[in-house]
Amino acid sequence: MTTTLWRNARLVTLAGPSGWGLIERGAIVVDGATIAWAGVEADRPDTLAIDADIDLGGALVTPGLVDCHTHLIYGGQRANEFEQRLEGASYEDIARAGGGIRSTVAATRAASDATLFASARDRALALMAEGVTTLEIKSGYGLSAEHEARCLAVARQLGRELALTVRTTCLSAHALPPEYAGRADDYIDAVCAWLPALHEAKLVDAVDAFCERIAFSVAQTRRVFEAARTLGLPVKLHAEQLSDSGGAALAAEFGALSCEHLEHLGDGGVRAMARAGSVAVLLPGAFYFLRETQAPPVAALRTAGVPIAIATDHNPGSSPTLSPLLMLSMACTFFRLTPEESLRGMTMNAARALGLADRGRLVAGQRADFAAWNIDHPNELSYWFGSNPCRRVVVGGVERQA
Ligand code: DI6
Ligand code: FE
Repeated sequence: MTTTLWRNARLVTLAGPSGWGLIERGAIVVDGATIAWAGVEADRPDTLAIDADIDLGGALVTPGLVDCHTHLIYGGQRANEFEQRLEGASYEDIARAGGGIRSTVAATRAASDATLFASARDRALALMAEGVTTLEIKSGYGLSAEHEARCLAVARQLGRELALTVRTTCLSAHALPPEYAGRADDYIDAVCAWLPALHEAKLVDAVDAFCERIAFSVAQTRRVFEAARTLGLPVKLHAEQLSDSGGAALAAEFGALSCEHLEHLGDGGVRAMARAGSVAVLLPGAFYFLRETQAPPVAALRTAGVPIAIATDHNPGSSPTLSPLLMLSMACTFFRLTPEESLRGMTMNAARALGLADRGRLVAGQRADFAAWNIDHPNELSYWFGSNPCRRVVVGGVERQA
């Protein structure tokens, strides 16, 4: 294994429970794919034999970004619905009229594997250009055993072919496919029945559902979660995005890794999440694009000690963004997170939302995933918007080529 010294850096370690953990004149020793040591360069223990030495030119270095909630794999796009919404239709109106998620399902089913892969690859590359080193990808636009498997396989292929970690989430309970119209319970039975085969094929790292009045009920979501539990798969949930449906409390009952969106989360849901240790994944891109006005209860989440993560929620209907950095900015402007909370939300807390304890901070023992930025202070990551100061990215100890 090669041991590399990454020197002449200003490290944003996020090592403690709060604060940036800034180390001036810092260095990182990487052994294989793991951080062996991080600290002030002058204090580097001479017991660590170094094979290679790389000068980071005084750059500010943070943990690699973790985008813990995306729907990256789909056919087509929905700019026409954006126009309809500008003319007054609501997201829910469009969904009820058979558009929305279901129109993307039709386009996804019609797309070849190669087309799905090529379009998702371009999107992943855009996220990676802004420092993303770990990416969650949900299914949910196939909505049949065959097409869900195809989409999850494309996600796996991205993980093999690109220099980042991909975690897959099965979101088959995303919307009711047309062939099950009026038979939501039968569709949930079908989802529960195909989950074991997807798991057997090693296509699923976690299970998600959309619990909402335009999607699936708490009782239906519970059945999906029971199927996941039987297979030993962790769960997460799209909860309280458009209304307070009680999804977060249900997810907490199943020890969910995370609940996501949460604009309409009430006090009971906050308490349940705190007890379960679930992460609150906030998605300012969807809030912005759907022109929501009710922000998630950030103050209550903070007081209850619920970890907060931020993600792009990239999808063609409610958050067609490929800029994780813009989400950091919006998390501050719309949701009043501090820049430090935003960065923790797209590093260590996002990793936790994926069940990954091995990344998200620059400390010994963590995976060597980090990004070097052309900025003076980490608060600038939430300050600039529409520009990209990312200069270099290291994934598992290896520098990613631009
Ligand atoms: N909530 C969302 O915001 C996305 N999925 C979900 O459950 C939207 C997906 C879409 O409109 O295509
Ligand atoms: Fe989503």
